[in-house]
Amino acid sequence: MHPKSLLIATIALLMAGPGPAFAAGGHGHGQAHAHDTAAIGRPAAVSAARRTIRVEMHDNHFTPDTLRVKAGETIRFVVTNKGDFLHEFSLGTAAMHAEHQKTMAVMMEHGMLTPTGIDAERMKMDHSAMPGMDHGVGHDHANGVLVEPGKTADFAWTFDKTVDLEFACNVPGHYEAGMVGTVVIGR
Ligand SMILES: [Cu+2]
Repeated sequence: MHPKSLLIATIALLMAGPGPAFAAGGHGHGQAHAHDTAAIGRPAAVSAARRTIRVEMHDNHFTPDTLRVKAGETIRFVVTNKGDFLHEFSLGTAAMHAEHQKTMAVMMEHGMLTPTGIDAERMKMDHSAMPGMDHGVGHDHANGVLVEPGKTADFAWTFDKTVDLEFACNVPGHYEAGMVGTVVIGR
């Protein structure tokens, strides 16, 4: 598998956990994804972006720590990990990040993620029995990337509306340590 597609597939898996609106009831495979992230926009093809924003990951902060976009704008994010540890760049509200952190903690417990990398073999396992992990790899709705030390990854996102949006790393402990920034959505 191409390294980049692993990253995209990985983050798609990470984001597949049920959002707050779905936590109470079972939801069929594939139906909840759009709702989980629709409030903050939608994924886009990298080729559709007219502007690129570059972000560096460090242990444990982002540079820059504020990003400015416009509602309706499609941005290609190019994210480089300059640190010694695995980091994530994920777009979401504070509530979405809080939910996502639970999933990331489970992935770390199961060894799919380590402090410094992604275990590709464990990522291929059947995760259906793990809480918050009821969807498989390969969904094409990434709102972020996981980047190993020394690597660079990219993805594109279309910002639909003005919401209180953050970009964050939800690897256990990193958000609390300061790996969070603000996305200012203008008109
Ligand atoms: Cu991090």
